[in-house]
Amino acid sequence: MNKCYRDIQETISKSEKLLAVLIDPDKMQIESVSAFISKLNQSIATHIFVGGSEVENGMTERLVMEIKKYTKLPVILFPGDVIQITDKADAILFLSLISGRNPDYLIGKHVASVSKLKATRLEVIPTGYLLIENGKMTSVERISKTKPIKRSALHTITDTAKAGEFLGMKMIYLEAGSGATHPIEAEIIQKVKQELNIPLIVGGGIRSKEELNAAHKAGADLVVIGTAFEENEAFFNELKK
Ligand code: 1GP
Repeated sequence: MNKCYRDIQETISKSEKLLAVLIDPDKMQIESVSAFISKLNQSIATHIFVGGSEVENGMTERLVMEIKKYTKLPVILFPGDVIQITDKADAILFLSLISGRNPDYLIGKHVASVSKLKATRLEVIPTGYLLIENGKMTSVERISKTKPIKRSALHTITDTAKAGEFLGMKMIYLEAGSGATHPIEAEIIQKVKQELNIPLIVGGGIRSKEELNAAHKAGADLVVIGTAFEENEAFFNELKK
């Protein structure tokens, strides 16, 4: 129990940084998994996140089972919806979209997922999820029907993250949105990190080693990258162990 979270905390306590590769079941062909994971295994990636905003029923489970054939890295669900829950993964980010005010994404979907979760042995990691404005409409904004927090509203961003911690959430995820044109600015990451006593995840729009390093340097404990690997698997070569 709580192994994934404990491992994350332990790594952070040694001042080491984490990288999760996000795989969207809607975009990854099952036949391509083995080659993709073989490259991933040779990279500095420490975690695999699986999830997407529009995924067909059963696809997530199939994908997780296939991934598990080729790697020992922890597979953590990053679900866009209740149907993406599968006990074939190791853990689930139990995301509450605290930047928005849509009750469904604050608590409704969570209540709806309980019977499913109780039937699994998944490690549930309560995570405060903050969508930050990125200049374009993202899937999270479209599907959740919530507005992101403006980049300039630094105080609102830090207070929202801290409120998540006060509510007992175990991690905070700053999200620019999948395929964002710009990653979250270093200043935002720094300010949020200064406020928090829990791990900080940052994702959205990170496409180069420089941007990955910049997010880590600014204070992200775990960076999430999806689109850059979807578009160009050769990116793994720049991130070799
Ligand atoms: C999206 O934060 C993740 O939810 C990753 O974003 O696909 O832009 O890397 P990218």
